[in-house]
Amino acid sequence: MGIVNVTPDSFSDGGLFLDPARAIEHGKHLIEEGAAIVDVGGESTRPGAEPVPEAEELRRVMPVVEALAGAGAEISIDTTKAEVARRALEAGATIVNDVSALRFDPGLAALTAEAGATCVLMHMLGEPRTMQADPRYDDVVADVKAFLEERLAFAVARGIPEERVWLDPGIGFGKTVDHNLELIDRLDEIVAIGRPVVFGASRKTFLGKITGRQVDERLAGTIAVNIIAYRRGARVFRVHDVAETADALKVTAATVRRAWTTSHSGTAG
Ligand code: HH2
Repeated sequence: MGIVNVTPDSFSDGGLFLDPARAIEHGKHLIEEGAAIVDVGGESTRPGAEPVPEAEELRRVMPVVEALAGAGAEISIDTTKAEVARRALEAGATIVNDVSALRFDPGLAALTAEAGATCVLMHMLGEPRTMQADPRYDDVVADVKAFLEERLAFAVARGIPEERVWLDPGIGFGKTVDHNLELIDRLDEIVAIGRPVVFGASRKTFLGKITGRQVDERLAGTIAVNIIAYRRGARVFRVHDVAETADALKVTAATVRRAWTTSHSGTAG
């Protein structure tokens, strides 16, 4: 899943793709690099970000969704707003990526159900404006898992078939460095819920805190955690750098497949 942020203020690429023509060009480039999904967003969710009015969000994302739908990848709309999702789905998007996990807009669940869209439910502690203010958990993995199970049940109760729900632990959304690392190391416990797990750690702050690297220098750190997430069972990887991550994951997958074949073939391989 390649990221196209049509925003002036996203933490890593804010302002780069606010011009629709540049956003469309970037989306096509990510598809050429191997993205199966392009995630288009018009509202930054970085810590402290202010909400964007619906009309402005529509103005940002719609030309991009319209141009990229049918260009070789599925389009995911990264929004918490039902009206933005509705317009994007009409224009050819097939996935609703909601970082609020259907908590912010009461109309989003019914809309997603009716459209037959896939829905990404992500864990976040509270809301972007306040989520990084001293986040605390009893047990971060157990708490995130319980939240996602509850949100999955909510989605199903609103008519979204379980088969159309993907789950995301929300790396960086109300989490300390330690919380993020524990979630990555124990990601198999989230995978055990039984739905595909989306993993979004690309260039995030905790990688900078560990490596001392600026946001545009975090590719190696991003690849490291994506490989671990793959080994723990995640299967959708939301990243800015598609070509490099895809290569790393292809090699990881081939290694895992080989190990499986060897251990099931009855020979020493
Ligand atoms: N992270 C961001 C935005 N949307 N969606 C999912 N499912 N998972 C994530 O981890 C996730 C997400 C934040 O990253 P980015 O889009 O690069 O920045 P910003 O929110 O500042 O636009």
